[in-house]
Amino acid sequence: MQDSSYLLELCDRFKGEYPYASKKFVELSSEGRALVVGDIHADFKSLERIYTEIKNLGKNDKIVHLGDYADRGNEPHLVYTTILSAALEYGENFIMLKGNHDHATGDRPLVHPFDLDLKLQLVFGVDEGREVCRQIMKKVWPNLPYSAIVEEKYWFVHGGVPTKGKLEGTDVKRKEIENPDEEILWEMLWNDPTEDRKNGLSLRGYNIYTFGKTATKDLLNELNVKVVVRSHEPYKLLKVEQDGMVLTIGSCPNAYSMDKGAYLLIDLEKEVNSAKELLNFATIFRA
Ligand SMILES: [Mn+2]
Repeated sequence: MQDSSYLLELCDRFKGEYPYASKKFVELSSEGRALVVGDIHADFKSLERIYTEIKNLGKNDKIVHLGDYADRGNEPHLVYTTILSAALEYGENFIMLKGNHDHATGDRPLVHPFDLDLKLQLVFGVDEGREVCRQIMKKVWPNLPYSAIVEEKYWFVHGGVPTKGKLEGTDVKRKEIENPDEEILWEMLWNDPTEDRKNGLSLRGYNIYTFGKTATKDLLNELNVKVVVRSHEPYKLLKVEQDGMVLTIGSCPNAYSMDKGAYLLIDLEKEVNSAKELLNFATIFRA
C-alpha cells in the first residue's frame, strides 16, 4: 500500500494557501496565455502529457482546469497529488474549477460513477483510502471556484449556461453567475449545449437541462464575452457548437477509451469572435 501523508498534507494546505479557495468567480487578466484542460477523470497519463506544456509557460501565463478530476480512471491519487501541488505552486495563475464530479451536497456526491472512494482504498488501503476521500471532499471540493472570465472574450465553466428551467433563453444575471445559488450552480456544473434555439430537458437527471442558442447568446451578452469554453462531454474531443458560441474540450482519452485527447493554449491577448478561432490554439495528443 502507498503512503497517503503527502496527499493529506496537500488537502490540509489547500484552503489556506490556494488564492481562489474562497472565490466562486475568477476574473482573469487578458495578459499572456491560458493552458486550458478539460475533464481529467483520474487519467494521469493524459495529465502528465498535458503538463509537459508547463515548462514552456511564462509568468503571465495561466493554467485553467475545467473540473472533473476523478472517477472513471484508475489513478485519482496521482491526479489529485499533481494538480493540488501545481495549484499551490502556481497560485493566482492556476484556476482549478469545480466539475459535477467535484461537488457534494453535505457529504454525499450526487454523481455516477462515483468511484473515488474505492479507487483510493485500492491504493492506500481501506481505512486510509476512505480518509483521503473524506479529506478531498471536505477540504478541496468546497474551495473550488465555479467559473472564470476573461472580459470581452471567454467564460470558462464545466457544464454551461444555466436556464432556470426556461423554455427559451435565460435571464440569469452576472451577479448570479458570480455568486450562484445551489440551483444555478447545479446547472453550471451539469448542463450541455444543444443545437436548438430552445432549451430542453437533459437525460442526465433532475433539474439538468440542455441550453439552446438563445440562452447562450443571452448569457454571452450579459457577461460581455464571446465564447463559452467548457468540458463535461470529453467524447466531443474538440467541438465548436452553436455557431461558434461554444467550445467543448475533452482531455482524458484513456478514461473514455478514446484514441485522442485535446487541450488548448490560448493567446488571451488576441481578439476573439468565434470558438472556431480557438482551434488554432489546440493540441491533439494520442492516448
Ligand atoms: Mn462532468
